[in-house]
Amino acid sequence: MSDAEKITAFVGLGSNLDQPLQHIQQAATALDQIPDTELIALSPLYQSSAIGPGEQPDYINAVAALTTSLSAHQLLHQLQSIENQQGRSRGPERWTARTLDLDLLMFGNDVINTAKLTVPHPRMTERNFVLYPLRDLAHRLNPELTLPNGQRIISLADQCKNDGISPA
Ligand code: A4P
Ligand code: MG
Repeated sequence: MSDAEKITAFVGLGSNLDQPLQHIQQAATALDQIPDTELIALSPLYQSSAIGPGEQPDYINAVAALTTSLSAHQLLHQLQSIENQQGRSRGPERWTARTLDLDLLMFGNDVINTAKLTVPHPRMTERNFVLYPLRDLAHRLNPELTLPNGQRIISLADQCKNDGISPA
């Protein structure tokens, strides 16, 4: 597949266990090693208060921009194997502390609703720890970056409150 046929995808990175900064850096390297995929840019890192049950350490969050000729489901599979390689454990409870979470935020202009994959990520428009690093990438790569429903990323981030987030 030529470069012209590659899709630009955005992946959210989060970690709040066992040296989160190192997990994020290691994951960025692993993203660049996915077959038929290149890491174009990694956003600045942010520290954010955990959304989830109980007392949890703060997260380190970032967003990566990739180009890929994989399908969205193939890319999700690769993201899950990187999570597993970095010691991710999965229990029945949602939003518990984790060494690494990789969410597929956007996949070109695609809208995907399958049992395994919802794109754009359904909670991304309400989360400053997603929108702020994504805005940083939009400023660098494409200020007109827009969700399939027409919402502009920079505008969404500008409207999103800065509760609990700071540069890492
Ligand atoms: N799945 C569906 N769509 C997607 C997608 N777009 N990207 C499915 C990735 N996965 C997707 O995910 C559960 C299932 O979601 C997967 O099997 C996949 O098929 P998971 O990573 O195993 O579980 P999870 O992350 O605990 O659940 P969930 O609901 O995806 O949580 P979120 O929304 O990812 O939230 N607080 C701060 N400050 N920073 C964070 O990064 N992250 C979370 C996780 C909670 N609180 C946080 C943060
Ligand atoms: Mg997740």
